[in-house]
Amino acid sequence: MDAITQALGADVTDLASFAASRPSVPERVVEERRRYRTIWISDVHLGTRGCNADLLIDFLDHTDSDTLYLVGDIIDGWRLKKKFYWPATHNDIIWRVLKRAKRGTRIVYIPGNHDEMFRQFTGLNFGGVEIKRQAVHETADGRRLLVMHGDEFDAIMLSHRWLAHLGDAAYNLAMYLNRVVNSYRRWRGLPYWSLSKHAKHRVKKSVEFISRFEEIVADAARARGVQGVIAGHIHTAEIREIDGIEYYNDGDWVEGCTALVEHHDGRMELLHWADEVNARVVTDLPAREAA
Ligand SMILES: [Mn+2]
Repeated sequence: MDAITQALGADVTDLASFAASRPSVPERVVEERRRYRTIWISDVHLGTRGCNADLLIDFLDHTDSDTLYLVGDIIDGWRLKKKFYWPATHNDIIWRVLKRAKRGTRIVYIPGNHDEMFRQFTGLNFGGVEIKRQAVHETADGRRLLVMHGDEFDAIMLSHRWLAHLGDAAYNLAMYLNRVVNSYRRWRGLPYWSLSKHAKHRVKKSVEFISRFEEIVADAARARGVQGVIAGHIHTAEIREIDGIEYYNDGDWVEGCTALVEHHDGRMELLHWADEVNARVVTDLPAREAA
């Protein structure tokens, strides 16, 4: 908590005055914000270099909703404790969230494992932000969806846990190393040795990890007697059905930069914000002459 208080330069109990301050990146005035009934985001990891703060700021400036769920790992307390990293843009995100609360958006914050220090405040309300351990969201058409971060199942997932962190970057690095190693081996007249085969095996394990997680989370929803579940934690955005249970994962703002939204009719959609921004840039640019 100290790190966060220090970062905000304010007393956390006085968030109203923080919301009244000015962000370093001014709020963009967009003609009309896209309005949704509900927005879910998670795994923002504020306080780390991995966080794509600029894209998230852009997302927050272009959208609005009646309810916003923050589904955990919003602030990375683990990293902040090790190394203090808090650029102004990270404050800007908190500022925007509090501003939304002030404007009347209902905000529900479900802390994850990286921001578990906020779990001690479960049941409290900070500047219009309700802190909860889990929630049941009712969609416009009456479906009930359990909302949870998802680290609740880490103990069951333990055997696969480390695999969750194997991402594309690691895979690409492995592919690169594979080329380097084998050009050396070729030069020395040694037979081909497949690092990629090894790496691919791990990627397969990673896929197994994800589907195992999805199944366990869906089971939890079934046990609660609800129609579906919304989680974060594994940084893998998804909408799918698992044995009659709707499974949703809102992804992350480290790699995927995704948000889950509910339209006013209850329809759910995953927004890939980098794609949205790229499409916008292409439309905004004047047509180039063919070379
Ligand atoms: Mn997590």
